[in-house]
Formats: sequence, C-alpha cells, structure tokens
Amino acid sequence: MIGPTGSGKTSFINIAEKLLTDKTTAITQSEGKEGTLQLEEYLPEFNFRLIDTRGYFHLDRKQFDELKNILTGKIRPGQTIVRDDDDEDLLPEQSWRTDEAPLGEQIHGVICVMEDSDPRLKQYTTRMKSIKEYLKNEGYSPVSALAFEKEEEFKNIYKRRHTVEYLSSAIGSPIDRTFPFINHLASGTDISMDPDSALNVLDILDTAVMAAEKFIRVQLQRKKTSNEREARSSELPSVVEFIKNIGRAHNWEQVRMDALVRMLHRKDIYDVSALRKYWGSIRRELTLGPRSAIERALSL
Ligand SMILES: Nc1nc2c(ncn2[C@@H]2O[C@H](COP(=O)(O)OP(=O)(O)OP(=O)(O)O)[C@@H](O)[C@H]2O)c(=O)[nH]1
Ligand SMILES: [Mg+2]
Repeated sequence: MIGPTGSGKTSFINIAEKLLTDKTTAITQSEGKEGTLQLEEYLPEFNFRLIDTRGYFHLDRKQFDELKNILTGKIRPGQTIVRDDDDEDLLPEQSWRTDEAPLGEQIHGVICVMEDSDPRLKQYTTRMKSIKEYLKNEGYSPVSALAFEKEEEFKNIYKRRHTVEYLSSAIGSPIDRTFPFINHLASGTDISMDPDSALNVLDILDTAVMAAEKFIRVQLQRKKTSNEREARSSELPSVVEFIKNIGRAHNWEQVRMDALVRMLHRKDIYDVSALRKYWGSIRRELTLGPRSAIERALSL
C-alpha cells in the first residue's frame, strides 16, 4: 500500500480484514493516534499479504528511495521506516538489509491509495506519474484505490465517476485499474450498507493479486534470460577480447576499440559467433580499416 499520509492505506487494510475475516487488527490514524511508521504485514492466512507502509507528505527524492528499499525487501515487515527528520535512531535489530532480498521476500504488487478530496492531490500528480513510470519499468502494474471519506459523494454516481476519471488521467492510471471505495472508518458509516464499495475493495485485491502473479512471472523470465546470456558469454570468446586482440595488432586507440565494442553490444552482439552470424548487416556500418581487419580475423 503506498500513498500520501492520511489517504486511507491502513483504513483500506482494516476494511479488507473486515470483509474477508470479520476481524480487524490494522490501527488507523484518528484522534490521538499517529499514522503508520512500521512496515506491517496483514492477512497472513491468505495466499497473499497486504503490506502497510508509512505515508508521505512530500513525495521527494528521499521518499522515492524509501519506496525502492521497501519494494526490494531492504526494509522488512516489522521494521520501522525511519526518516532523516525523525527524532529516533534505529535499534540494532531494526537495521535494514544492504542488499536486495530474494524475489520471494520482495514486494510483488502495488496498491496506490489516494483520498478523493485531498487538497494535495494536484501537487502529487506529476510526482505520482514519475513513480508510475518507475514502477512500470520495474515490471509492476499498480492498482489505484480512491478513498471517499463521505458516503454521499460515493453514492452520487455522477460525482463518483467524475472523481475517478480525474484521478485516473491525472496520475496516469488506466481506468480499469482505478477503483473507488468508501473509507467507512472516516465516514463513520456501516460497511454492509454499501455493497458497491465492498465489491470494489475485493476487486482491488483481486486485480492486485493478478498483477503480482504477473510480476513474479516476468521477473523469473528476466532472470532466466540474463542467466542464459551469461552462460553463453562465458562459454564463447567475447567480442571484447576479440576486438582488443585486433586493436593491439593494428595499434588502435583504446577509445576506438571501446566505441566498436559499445556499438556491437547495442546490437546485442556479445560473442564472436554472433558477430560472425550477423556480420553481413554489421559490416556496412564500419569504416574500411576495422571492416577488413575484422574480416581477416574472422577468416572471411
Ligand atoms: N473519525 C475517524 N476517522 C478515521 C478513523 N480511522 C481513520 N480515520 C480517518 O481516515 C483517514 C485515513 O486514515 P488512515 O487509513 O490511517 O491513513 P493512512 O493512509 O494509513 O495514513 P499514514 O499511515 O499516516 O500514511 C484519516 O483522515 C483519518 O483521520 C476513525 O476511527 N475515526
Ligand atoms: Mg497508515
């Protein structure tokens, strides 16, 4: 769960607990109660877990790094999410990992919670877009949850649709991955009175779990591909060595050899057999000197 402080991340978990188990353990912020400070895990009895995080006021560079540390499992559930401006230091058992956690201990899906009438919404939108971009590159497909603090705003279908459409386009979240729900804790209304909202909460979970499964498949495939590439390049003579040998024989300058290797790597040519195979299309891009030197070395 990510999102600005007070947007309703913990409330969402509390509502999901209520719907799925009828028991609630997640403690929200309300009079006298501070917001979430620790990374906490909920609903362990299911085949997924919801991880609550600390909200942000300003989505700056540091909080972007904090998000990366959470996603890669460097901050684990049970640990306090400390920030530079906090008074307290970390206890020894609270120290974060320095390396990335194994895939199983990383975060596989993201639910982004925003509040419908948050006055900060406008200033968040550009920053949210950069986060969305980052998440997309990492292979995540985030789900957006829009918390309504007033039941009547949700019940007004026209207003509800307008707010959802606004948020969806403002933060670049596709409309079929943007769901509104009522924050019953804030509105003080009865959860069982709003089946539409309850269904949306379940849809958010369902969509997030499917996205998480896809994330895992993509990560495993990425790992497999990079292992295969590594295995191939460790067996076969690399183009780096190959070009270096030719360069030495012809007294080429280092920058020239580096540029040549970079050009080949850009074309996904890492070993000599690939260079031989695709030589026909590569040779045209080379000047006469390197072209004939490489052809001689390839015995073409
Ligand atoms: N009246 C009332 N309001 C509540 C209650 N619980 C939550 N809220 C309100 O619901 C909104 C969302 O609260 P949370 O779900 O704790 O927000 P959060 O996103 O987890 O916030 P952080 O943990 O600080 O990041 C806030 O405006 C709270 O004041 C409650 O029991 N009573
Ligand atoms: Mg919270």
